[in-house]
Amino acid sequence: MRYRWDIFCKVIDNFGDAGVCWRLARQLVTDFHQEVRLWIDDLDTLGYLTSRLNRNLLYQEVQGVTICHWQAVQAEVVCADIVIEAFACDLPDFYITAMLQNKKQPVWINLEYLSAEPWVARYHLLPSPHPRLPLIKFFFFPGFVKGTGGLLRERTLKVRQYEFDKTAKQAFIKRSGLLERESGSLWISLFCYETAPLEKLIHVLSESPRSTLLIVPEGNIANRILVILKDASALTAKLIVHKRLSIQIIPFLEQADYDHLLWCCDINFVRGEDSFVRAQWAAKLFVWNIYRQQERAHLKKMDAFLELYTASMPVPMAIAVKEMWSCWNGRGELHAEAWMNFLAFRESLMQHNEDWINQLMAQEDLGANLVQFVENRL
Ligand code: TRH
Repeated sequence: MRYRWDIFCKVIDNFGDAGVCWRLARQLVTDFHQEVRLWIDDLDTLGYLTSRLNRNLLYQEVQGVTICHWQAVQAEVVCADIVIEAFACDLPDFYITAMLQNKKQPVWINLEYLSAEPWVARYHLLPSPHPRLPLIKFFFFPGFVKGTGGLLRERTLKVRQYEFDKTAKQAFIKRSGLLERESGSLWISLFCYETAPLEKLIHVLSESPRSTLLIVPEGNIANRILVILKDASALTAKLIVHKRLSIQIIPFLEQADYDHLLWCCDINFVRGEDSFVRAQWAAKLFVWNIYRQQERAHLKKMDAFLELYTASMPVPMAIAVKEMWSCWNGRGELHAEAWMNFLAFRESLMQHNEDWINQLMAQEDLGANLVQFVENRL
């Protein structure tokens, strides 16, 4: 059944809010043939994820999704059948009014941040009556286990990965201006927060026995690297060489192309929520830089994920993964041994990740769970 969906997204301070909402909107259109409007308050950020967006238009259609700026047409808005309030962004008043005026109450869903913490399954799909108005909101928690909303995974993912063969890989490398791959060199993508111990990572990689290419998107991390390595030999403005480490700075990629980078690399340093999930689907080694929270709450979230992810690992491998992730997230100092121990498990970690993905794919994806939930209520 084709329903009308309104997704509301407020961009906090990075790309992930827009990244998750854009990916969800595209999947609802492509996989479920739904009619989707994405209301977003920051077209600039969305414009990084898809170059087809015109950042100056308050109202446009891009890849089957109607994109409206929050300041866009408000007066005669009719609410949709389903309203997704992403990350508790608070719906604008004009829309609450439209919901109240509607004959039939829409299914109102609060899409929460992704967490592996055990309490998530207990809160998933709980109803929350509005304190003053005759409206009910449902909490929808993404997750890694049964009883949660699952993970964003579009139907074409596996096919796209299969079709990303040698020719497609070469074409991607060429169009993104990446160096030709040196035999034996390790390719690492780096996407992290400013809190990550970048200097330590650069030191460890430049002293490593393996030659490494670190691929970094333009932005504050790349700028920090240029300062850290100001005395290194910069072959071009975007290519720096320091001992065994070469660093290539590339433009921020469209969301679809970012997957291609993850699939080309041997190890992916990712952050936040959406790139964290995409690195898991990429099945390569990955290190997560979690979004820092007060009172070290982020470490609890990281440990909850590590509990699930390492549960079936041999103990030495689990220790190496936990040690590397802890050092990368400010618990302990990043040192060569942590990196070398992590790298030593590369082959078996690749196998483990295949098993991990199969475990995740055994569950319904987030889009399917959402559609299922609303169909039962409309
Ligand atoms: O940008 P983020 O740090 O966003 C974070 C998270 O959403 C987090 O949950 C939230 O609390 C915080 O913002 C406020 O990381 P994330 O989630 O990985 O989103 C990045 C998006 O950018 C993701 O969709 C991948 C995409 N991306 C590209 O499209 N091209 C690129 O070159 C890169 C590096 C990322």
